[in-house]
This record gives sequence, structure tokens and C-alpha cells, in this order.
Amino acid sequence: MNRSPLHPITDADIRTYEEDGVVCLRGQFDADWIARMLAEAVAQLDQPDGFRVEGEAGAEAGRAAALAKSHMARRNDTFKAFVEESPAAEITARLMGLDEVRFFYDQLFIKEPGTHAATAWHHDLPFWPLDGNHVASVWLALTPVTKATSGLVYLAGSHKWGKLYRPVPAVPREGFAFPEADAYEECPQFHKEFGNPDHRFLAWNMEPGDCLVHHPLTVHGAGDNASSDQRRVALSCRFFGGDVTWHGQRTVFQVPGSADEMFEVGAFPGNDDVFPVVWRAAA
Ligand SMILES: O=C(O)CCC(=O)C(=O)O
Repeated sequence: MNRSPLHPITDADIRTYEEDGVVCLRGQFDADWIARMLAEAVAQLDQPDGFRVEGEAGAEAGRAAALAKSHMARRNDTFKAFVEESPAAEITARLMGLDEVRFFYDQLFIKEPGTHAATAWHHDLPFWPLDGNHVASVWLALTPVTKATSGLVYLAGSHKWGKLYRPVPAVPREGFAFPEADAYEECPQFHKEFGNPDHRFLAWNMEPGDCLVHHPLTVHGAGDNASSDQRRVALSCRFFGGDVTWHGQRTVFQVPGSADEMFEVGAFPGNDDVFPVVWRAAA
């Protein structure tokens, strides 16, 4: 399994990340990583935790049809190894121009064939207790992904709009957003704007091992998995460093082991126990 990116992160990749707020990188993870993570991801369908859609046509008996689950790396050695030993952290550091990055959290998204579980348009920062630009998410395709199988669609440049949209969880819950974030404006239903020439929508057909890396304010969403036979599995890992500061909780989202009082608002949350450094440039 490769520790470093299989291909150099180019100046063109960095420019695309900065300008569009997202970049698609091909083939940076070897087949062993994909096989290992796909097996561990699919095994999560049999676990009772996470946010699940049950009883859809595509689900095997007794299994969730869609699963969204977070923080696996804090309790599962395979996901932990991916965070610490795969090239994911280095990829984000190079795109953000940082000498080191810390692990924020990991998240798994599975949608079985034929599952109605669109990912609503959103951007990530309003869900989190952080401020700053230097948080990047690596969304790694573990299966083939197209727009029809719920591939992500991004709005190029939306990370520069100066907007914060109200964070709405996949399964709406009373009290999810705290008053400050609840007052943010509603994120528009951008699929109704697909024909609008003022917007540049970005989507990719991806193979297992391709990844998307996005800025915390880049707006994105995904449709249902309309395929009759293709499962869609993606592992999203998030890393931060550089200009990030603690904002305080905007929603009930909390990284296990962290608490609001542990961090000073406006200061870098450099707690090695909760947010360990997982990649550092060679001296
Ligand atoms: O995979 C999905 O449907 C959602 C992914 C996402 O929103 C993210 O990784 O930030």
C-alpha cells in the first residue's frame, strides 16, 4: 500500500484547487488500499451505528440501503491506518501549501443500487466548530462513480462567495444547528440552476482510487443512486492546519474526545490527542 501519492501534485492541481475549490486527482491510491478499504467499508453495512436508510430496493436483506457514518478511524485499526499511512493527508497538505496537517475526522458514504438518498446541496464549514481556509476533504471513490450513481457535483468557485449556508443534516433532527448557524441563509436547490450560465457545475466519472479534494466552503451535492447494479462507496477524510482557528460549536457535531471548552476561540486547535499531526514535510 502506497504511503506517498503515486503521482506528484502539480502546480496545475494546486491552481485548480485554489480557483475552483475542488480538484479531481486520478489514481493516487493503489489497488491494495482500495481493496482493503472497500472490504472494511462494506462490512460497516452490517453494523448498527451511523445514519441509515433502510428497506430500499437495492439493500440486501437486513442491511442498510444507504449509510453515512463518521469517526471510524478513532475506533477501527483499518480506518486509522488509512488516515495515518495512506497518501490522503499528504495530498491535502500539498494542495493547501502546508508543511504539516492534522487529522480532523473521517466519514463513510455508501449508497446501494437504486437507493433514494440524495446528498442535499451544502458546504461543510457551517457544520463544524472551525474557521479558516486550510481544511481539505479527500473524497475517495472505492467503487466506480458517475453522476447517475450519486457522484458529487460541485459549484466551481463557490468557496469564494463569502457565504455560510445553514447546516442541515442528512436526517433532519430538532436542535441540530445552534442558533447562530440556524440563522444562516438556506442553501439554494442548485440542481434547479443546472441550465444557468452564471454557474459552472463540476462532476467527474471516477474509478476506484480516484479522489476529489475540496475546500470547506465549496458547495456540493449528489443525486440518488439510479443504477440498478452499481453500489457507490466513498470515504471522506478531512485534514487541517495553517490558518484554522476554533470557532466554537455551530451544530451538535463534535469530534469524539473533544469539547468546546478545550479550545480557545480564535486560536489554532493544535491539540495532539484529539487532532494529531498525521503528515509533516521532511526537514
Ligand atoms: O458522499 C456524499 O454523498 C457526501 C459527501 C460529502 O458531502 C463530503 O464528503 O463532504
